[in-house]
Amino acid sequence: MTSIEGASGTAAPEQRSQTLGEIHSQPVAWAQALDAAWEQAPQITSLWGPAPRGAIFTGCGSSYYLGRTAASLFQERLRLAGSAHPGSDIMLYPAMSLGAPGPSALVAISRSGETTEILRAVEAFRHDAGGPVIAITCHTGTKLEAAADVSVVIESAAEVSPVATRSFTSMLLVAQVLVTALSKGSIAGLATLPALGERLLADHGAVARELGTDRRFERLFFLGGGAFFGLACEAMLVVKETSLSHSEAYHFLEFRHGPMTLVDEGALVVGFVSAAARDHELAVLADVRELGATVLAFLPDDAPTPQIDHRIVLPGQLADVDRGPLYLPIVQLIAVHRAVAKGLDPDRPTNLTAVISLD
Ligand code: F1P
Repeated sequence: MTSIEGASGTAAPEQRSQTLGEIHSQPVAWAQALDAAWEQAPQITSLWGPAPRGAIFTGCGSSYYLGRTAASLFQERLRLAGSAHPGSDIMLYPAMSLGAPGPSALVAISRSGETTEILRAVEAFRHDAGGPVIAITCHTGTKLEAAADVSVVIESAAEVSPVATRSFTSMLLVAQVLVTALSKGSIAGLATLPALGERLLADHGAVARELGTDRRFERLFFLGGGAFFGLACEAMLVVKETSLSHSEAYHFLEFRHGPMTLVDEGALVVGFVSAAARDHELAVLADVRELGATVLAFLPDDAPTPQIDHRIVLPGQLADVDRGPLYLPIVQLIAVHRAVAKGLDPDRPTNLTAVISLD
């Protein structure tokens, strides 16, 4: 078995995974992202203005899924219109994407800051809607930074690997700080995430290896409701990109409305269980287990649950709106283990480049 635990130097250098190191560095990146975002929060809230203003989040790939989660959190906390659109939709269908009445701000999320669709989306927003443009990105000196009114740049979260891991969770944290600042809330809960992330990675590496190397799984399904759907989509994408796997993401209860037909002994179903809807969501996991699936549940607390193959109780007593980044690191590890077990190099994903340019 090829070892990928190269951190200790036990594995030969060529086997050491850059992506694995980036996954394990997330707690440090989170602390730096929190500091950077909180420092810039007053500038952003001032730009946003005192009057009610909706938020339009946009990104591509992982960054779009991040925007979906951020839009749900924005609506829940601000009780204002929050929406998320892929950069290509705003670029190609501006009236459909930007048509909501009332003032809005655009939050453009892009790890590279150079994705053409995002740059065109900013131009369309400026032309069709008008309003402040805030960028969340991992590189400075980019076209997006030049196009935005304010940019939160978290360079320490950038990856060398093409697959987004620490950049996703760190930019999500920046979006969470933005929503918290706009709602005049406290980041005390978010501030505990770096330590909780360290505990999570220390405690659950074994189950990630076990599930990642289990060759029974031909299909992987990720379920999340509300703000957790964007996280489920990102889990789907990171597994697909890293390990060339058939993976799908659904809203939790939507899974019964058709997609569950594909569940059998070859399925791994991963549930991002929330505190708000845990009983309904656990019932779905019980149903799919009846169909033969192996179930991994990320749980908000250690209250009793129906029979589940693998329970990961997320550390801390965070509110649903704050807990988001904790759902992804173990899935990222599963993806890397699965890639190596399939003889793939997680640092060199197939048919994937770090930046998509249309020019
Ligand atoms: C990021 C992105 C990734 C995807 C792939 C292509 O674009 O779409 O989400 O996994 O690496 O690039 P951006 O965030 O840099 O705009």
